Amino acid sequence: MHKDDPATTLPAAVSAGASAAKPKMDAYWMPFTANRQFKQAPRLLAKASGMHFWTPEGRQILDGIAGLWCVNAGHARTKITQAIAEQTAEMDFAPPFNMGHPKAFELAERLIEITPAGLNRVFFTNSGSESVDTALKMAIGYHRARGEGARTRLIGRERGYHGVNFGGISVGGIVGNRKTFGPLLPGTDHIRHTHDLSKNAFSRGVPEHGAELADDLERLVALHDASTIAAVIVEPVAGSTGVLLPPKGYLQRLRSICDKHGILLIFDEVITGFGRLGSPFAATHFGVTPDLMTVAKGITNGCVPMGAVFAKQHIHDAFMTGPEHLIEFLHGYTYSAHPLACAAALGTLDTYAEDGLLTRGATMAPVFENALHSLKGVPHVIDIRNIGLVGGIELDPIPGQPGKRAFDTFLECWERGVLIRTTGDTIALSPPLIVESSHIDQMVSTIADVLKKNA
Ligand code: PXG
Ligand code: PLP
Repeated sequence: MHKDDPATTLPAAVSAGASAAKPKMDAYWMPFTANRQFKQAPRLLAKASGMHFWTPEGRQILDGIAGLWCVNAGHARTKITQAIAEQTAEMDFAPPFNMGHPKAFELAERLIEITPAGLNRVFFTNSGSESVDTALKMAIGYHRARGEGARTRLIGRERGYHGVNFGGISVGGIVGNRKTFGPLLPGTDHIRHTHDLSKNAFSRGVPEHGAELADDLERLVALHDASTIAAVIVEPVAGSTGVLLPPKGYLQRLRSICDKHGILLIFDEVITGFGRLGSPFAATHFGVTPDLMTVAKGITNGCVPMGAVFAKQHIHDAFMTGPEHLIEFLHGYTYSAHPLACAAALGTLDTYAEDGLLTRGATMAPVFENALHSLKGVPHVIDIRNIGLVGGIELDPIPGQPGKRAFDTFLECWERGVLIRTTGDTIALSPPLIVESSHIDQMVSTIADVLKKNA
């Protein structure tokens, strides 16, 4: 168990009886939440440390999803919280345009020590969604700078999640996130997703079948012509749409088709970055290096919003032409490389290094895999997927009520002190990388008990 985790002692404010009264809830319009249902029966969190949250009433909740795939080192890590406190006292803000501060440069240098070779230029954002839109703009700008201005088309994948900004939902493949918002970006298209239960159900690790689905990119090249395509963006392992793993050889094949046609390959590593698969990045894990790589979440252990785009040097250098007094890439955010985020990220990298967390997932993966696959045969479980410290448990939907079986399971696990995440009828687990086998057992046995009770 992690030393910061006061397993049996409650954090002071909670044990001292912090008010458990329900706050007034009308004004806050909650993100990705059924607002009316939530406000009738709110689920509130008040404290966090190590592997756990506590509710305002002091009930302990095991965090099975690292907050929201982001608190990779566990909650309330001293190095990180201290770094943030010291930074805010020293310098709260510094303008990022035409000015700099030392920690931004230091952080970029530290980050490229752990990224795959070649990805050595770093642009800072404040979220995964902003990282995605930044990477898409870089791809189009890169081709234009090289005199291939017709390469503007952006290709995503069905069932892909790339955040919620207009670029991200345009290349994204989740119908519900797209259908409300009109025509989106023009000039996008999508390759097929790789999820195939008929061939790959209950695979351990990456599935055997489906590498040829990468050839779907050739179909789009034949349709649009390579000279119009700027980039392809995929999640190496899709998280939000239900933990979809790349078939063996799929990413390599996608890489080689992109190379053949001069198309940039973007890996969206917002979830897979910073140790989730047992390697620093999915690119490291699969031995496939993209041209651009987006991250967020684990870059600061979730403590302060931050994202980043890593670019190969030749992409960066393509912009560095023209008069030296002119801005080369007309893009940036007020809070790019925010001092608090940089301090948090440096503290996070130190913590990951000290605890060996960027590879600890590989050590724990077999324990996690065996525990998850013990759910085979439990009522309603139709597939189990795992890689590193990500797990997906797919349930058969209640006829006519998609998503309800999984959501009901989520609610009951919460009542029993375990926080899981559901998407459609898939339960996703992505615990902090400090997780121990006892925590894994608690997560899996709680899910099993709930499913059996409701069978
Ligand atoms: N790309 C990927 C691959 C993501 O997983 C984003 C972009 C957007 O990041 P921001 O920071 O803008 O949210 C994400 C975010 C879930 C879930 O339950 C996943 C995400 C966000 C919210 C919920 O699967 N991933
Ligand atoms: N809207 C207005 C009116 C602004 O002035 C700015 C930034 O100056 C923005 C939006 C963008 O905000 P941010 O840089 O935080 O993304």
